[in-house]
Amino acid sequence: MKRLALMVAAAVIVLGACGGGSSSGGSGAGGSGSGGAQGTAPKTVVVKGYKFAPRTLTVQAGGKVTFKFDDGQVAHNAVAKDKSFDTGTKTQEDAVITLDQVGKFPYTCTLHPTMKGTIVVE
Ligand SMILES: [Cu+2]
Repeated sequence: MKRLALMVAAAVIVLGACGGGSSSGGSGAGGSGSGGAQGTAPKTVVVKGYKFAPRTLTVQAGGKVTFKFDDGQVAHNAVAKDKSFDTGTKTQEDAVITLDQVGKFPYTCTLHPTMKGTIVVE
């Protein structure tokens, strides 16, 4: 009886020492906070190779979209079907538009009507 109690006590001490020993080391692997922050991220449509990329872009209402006209010497524009935005015709230039109205806005390059894209404002 007395002996058993001693053994239990010893076991508790050993366990306790063991647990207390690992108090350091909680660092690393914490918060790499990337991937969030949508809506504030810059939104860009690249105009290249007679294409808008990405073809469909979603932005928050009030957000800006930059059209990067980067198709060599070929001039393009981006004009909403409902005329809510119009970048004007550009070559090797950026155009920034602001989208305040929620909705779906298909647009095209009026110089090359096969070029089509859509901006979704939510
Ligand atoms: Cu074009």
